[in-house]
Amino acid sequence: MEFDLALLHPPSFYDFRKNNQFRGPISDVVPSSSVFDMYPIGFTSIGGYLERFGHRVKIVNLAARMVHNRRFDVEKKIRGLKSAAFGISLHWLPHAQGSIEIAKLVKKYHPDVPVIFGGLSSTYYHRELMQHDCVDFVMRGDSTESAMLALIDEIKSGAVDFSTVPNLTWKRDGKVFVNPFGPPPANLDDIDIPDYRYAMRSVFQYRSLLDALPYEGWLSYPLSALLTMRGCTQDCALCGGSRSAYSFNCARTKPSMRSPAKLMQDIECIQRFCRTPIFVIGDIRQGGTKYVDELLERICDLRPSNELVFELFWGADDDFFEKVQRTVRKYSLEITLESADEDVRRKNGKFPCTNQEIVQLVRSALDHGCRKLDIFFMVGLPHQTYESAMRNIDFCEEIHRACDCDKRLCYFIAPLAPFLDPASRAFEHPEQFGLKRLADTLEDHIRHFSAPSWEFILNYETDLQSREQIVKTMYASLDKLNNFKLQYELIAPDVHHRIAKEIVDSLVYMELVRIAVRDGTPLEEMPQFIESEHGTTRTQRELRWKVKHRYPNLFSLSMVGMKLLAEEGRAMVLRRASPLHWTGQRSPRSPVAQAEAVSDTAEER
Ligand code: B12
Repeated sequence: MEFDLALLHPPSFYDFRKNNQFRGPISDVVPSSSVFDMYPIGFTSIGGYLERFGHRVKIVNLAARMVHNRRFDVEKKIRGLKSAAFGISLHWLPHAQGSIEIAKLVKKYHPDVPVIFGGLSSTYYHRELMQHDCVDFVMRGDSTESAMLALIDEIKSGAVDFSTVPNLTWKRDGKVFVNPFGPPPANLDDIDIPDYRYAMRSVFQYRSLLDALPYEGWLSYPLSALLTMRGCTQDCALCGGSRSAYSFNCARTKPSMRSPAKLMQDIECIQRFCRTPIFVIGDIRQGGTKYVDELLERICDLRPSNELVFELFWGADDDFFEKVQRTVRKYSLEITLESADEDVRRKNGKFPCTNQEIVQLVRSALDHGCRKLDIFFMVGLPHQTYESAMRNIDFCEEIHRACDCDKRLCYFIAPLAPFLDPASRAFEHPEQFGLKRLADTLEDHIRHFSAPSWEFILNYETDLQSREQIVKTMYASLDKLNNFKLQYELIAPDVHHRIAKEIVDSLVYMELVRIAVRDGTPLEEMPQFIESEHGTTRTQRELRWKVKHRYPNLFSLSMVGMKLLAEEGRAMVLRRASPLHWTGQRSPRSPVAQAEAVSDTAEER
């Protein structure tokens, strides 16, 4: 089958299957592995949007397929794909090396087909990406659906001038052009983010279940997300998705919210194909009190069967939890405190509360029916000493005891890794935040992510800790947390034993790597870490919610499949009735797309 756009998600490091890279705990608190095999949810919104206008879009999660099957032949897969254009995600900077290597393979087998990069990191490094022969376009920004439609239309019509496509960086005869940003859509309801209908339909339509899976392992525990907004109201210093980072990188002046009505449509869709919890991304209170009230009332009316997992960015009182308890049948909470040190939190602009207020918040949530409450801490923060990091676990104990050792509480610690986020205030002004940045350019990050262990992958050190110290503090914290969890019967003795062993093995192995690096040993000749593939001490199971059934019954699933196929049938009839798309003419633009189209001529750089 021939596609108009094939969206490829690369592994972080190509080819992780052949090298002894020890990525350790860098992905311990996300559902994907350290190969970062989860594609950006925006892949589905681009796919759904373009298909609305008659294009065929296929997602291929190369990273997940490689994790799933060690013998999966990436080159054969790429060679066999027929598409008018290829899109490659460099959304997360850890994909710097993998994305370029995949782009080279695409060019090897399809030298005349344009390669488009996109995502937050591509946006940041758009000019540098243009220096690579394997990259033709960078689609910048956090909202690219309508600009991608314009670009694919132009590519299919054989255009050589792309100056009218908003957000685009492109090149011609060695010259690079940076088109201005179109205004980010104030209202996101014209787009489905994520577009689950597109994702499910494409599985049937293109017979590609494995290609389209969000990450390896998703089928055994299908998590879903409800994206409440693009952008953020908060300005945490370390976050590349903060208010100032979005403004600096994507020219976004304020967040765009998705309406409560639209979010209900998403929940309705999700609950038809899975029963596992739905992550509500972004603190809903960012939309203001009216927004929260409307959203919760609608949830109350809908009575979703899935549990909803809310994030909190700042303190909350009894009134808030009463409201949530009254309206949401099943809910859980996620709180990223980063540090138990109030001063460290304040300096990094994170969770502006006293520790006493945090304890009150946790108690109030548990008193108001919260079913699970995850609390996250970090190691490697600016202004954090070894002792300060260890106090995180003391604070876990303080919270735990203040809440009568409630078993609904779960505690996690992860390193600030692998990279400081580009565009974050900390990345842009490291010296103001007690940091030393060790990598600047994309090329530097490609080199960093090609290092033999996560210690050498890190792109920073702090005023108080070197990379070696960050690593040691991390494992010491994990060890203390492990003992705390055993003491309070939060984990079983065999789990405690496994984690304790992995910590010791990791420390020994990292010392070997340190010596090998000092001696200049090449990556291929590094000693192999035997015990576990990535040496991760991940406590993924604790991140999972207990559910009776992961999927609804078969009848309901088949109904969803049939409905989506019928929908596609109708769309095909419409396409035939309006043959414009098949003759290379422009797609009719939605009102939002029209508003976004910019008339300014490309700014030549
Ligand atoms: C939700 C989220 C997640 C979810 C993943 C959701 C998903 N599958 O996309 C989870 C929790 C799993 C996650 C994990 C990680 N995340 Co995260 N995440 C976020 C968060 C909170 C929101 C992202 C968002 O709003 N996306 C919506 C928009 C921006 O993106 P989108 O719709 O997916 O894509 C649009 C555009 O970006 C663009 N686009 C994206 N890719 C492509 C590709 C092409 C070809 C094109 C044309 C366009 C394009 O077009 C899309 C449609 O308009 C942000 C913080 C924030 N407030 O922004 C961090 C953020 C994006 N994550 C970040 C990081 C570092 C990570 C991790 C690496 C952390 C870690 N060490 O484990 C992992 C990576 C996991 C993986 N890939 O396997 C950083 C990225 C910084 C950077 N530039 O590298 C951010 C900015 C902040 C942070 N530190 O959390 N994350």
